[in-house]
Amino acid sequence: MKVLPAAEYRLDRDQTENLTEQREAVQSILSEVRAKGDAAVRDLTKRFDRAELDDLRIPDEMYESAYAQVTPAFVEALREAIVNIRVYHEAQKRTSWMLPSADGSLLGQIVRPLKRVGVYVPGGLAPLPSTALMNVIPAQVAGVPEIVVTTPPDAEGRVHPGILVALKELGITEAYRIGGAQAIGALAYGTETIRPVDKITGPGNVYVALAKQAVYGLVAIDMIAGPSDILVIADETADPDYVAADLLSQAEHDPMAQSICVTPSHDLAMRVATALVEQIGKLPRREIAEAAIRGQGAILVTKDLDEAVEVANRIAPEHLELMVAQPTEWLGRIENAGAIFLGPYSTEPVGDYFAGPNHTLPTYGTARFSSPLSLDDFVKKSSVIQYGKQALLANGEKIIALAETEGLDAHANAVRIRLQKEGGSIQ
Ligand code: HSO
Ligand code: ZN
Repeated sequence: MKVLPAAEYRLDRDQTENLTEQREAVQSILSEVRAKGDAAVRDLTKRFDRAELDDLRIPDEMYESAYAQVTPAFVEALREAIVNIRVYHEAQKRTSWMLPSADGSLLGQIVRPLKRVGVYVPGGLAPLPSTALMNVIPAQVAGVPEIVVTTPPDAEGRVHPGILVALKELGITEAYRIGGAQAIGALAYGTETIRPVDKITGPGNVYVALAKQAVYGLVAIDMIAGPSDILVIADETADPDYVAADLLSQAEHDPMAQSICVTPSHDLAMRVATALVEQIGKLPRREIAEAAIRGQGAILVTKDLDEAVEVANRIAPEHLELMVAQPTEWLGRIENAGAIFLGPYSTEPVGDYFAGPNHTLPTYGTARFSSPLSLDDFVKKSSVIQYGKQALLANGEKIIALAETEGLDAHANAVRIRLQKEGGSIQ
């Protein structure tokens, strides 16, 4: 892993990757699904997943047999994670509010859950039951009445048992074994068996991401997730084995993942580099992790912790670990980060799986302007305005002046007509 002075690190966020071919493929898949519904989804599932499905819905028997294929420890841990995630997201609840005012007007905001949400859960080489939890639970806590899940099948039409158990434990009753851009098309346009949704959330490969981008507007989407990243700020008190392990936990996700350590200690930098070499060789997903570390990995040496924090704020990582002597003292200085992990025991997987906060986080520097997936993603708001006669008579002329300056006479008139009729009789 390269070790270099932080000043020499060039932040490269120019992702002008040429995706023309993939974009075209996605467009044609979406048009097919839109035109031919279920038949297109079946054809495409046969073409891309090699599965011949009669029933797009995941059959009930599949859930039952899934429990036999996972360990009791998994089920127990999953149940506890569900509780933790639920408790955390309960705290994000927003209430509707009303502001009455002395002149009798009433202004407010009503918060309502979305009606129908589609959650995409990745399968294939990287099946992520935890992603089902992180998307479904906030939707449930928000009160979304209809939550539908799609996840790709293997060539035999089976779904990963960990995902099936997660869906069962979450109480999901509508789930389809379809994936890729065809799943996004089915959720957005609807087919004979799948009714269209209002919003699609959940990560996926490049085809899924491009399909979500393409249907955005017709439906809402959560975010376009880039490759995952972690940045560890460590001082000389940090354990290099812990730092290396955490960098690798992110690197094993994706060859494009970004793992960066920033430290004022040159000695620690060298020891992290050594620990990394030791640990990486033992990983089953070594090739992926190696590609990520070689490609985007770096250990940046700064003159002090202040500079380390500046670098972190500039990079705006998805996950930021503070492995320093007094982590809470630095917390207030962190401006841009999806999730902040404090101290040597708050390793990223604690947040990925279990503690409660959402693991769907802004990637690729987008923590500068966006937030983790939350309850806000599953509700919408309506404004409420009630002016009584007194309030309108008191403010009507001002509204007329604003409307006339915009040259919108009918607007002015809608107010004036009321002032004329009611002008004499306040109360
Ligand atoms: N680290 C990923 C989430 C995840 N990790 C799921 C394991 N499973 C988000 O960046
Ligand atoms: Zn992870």
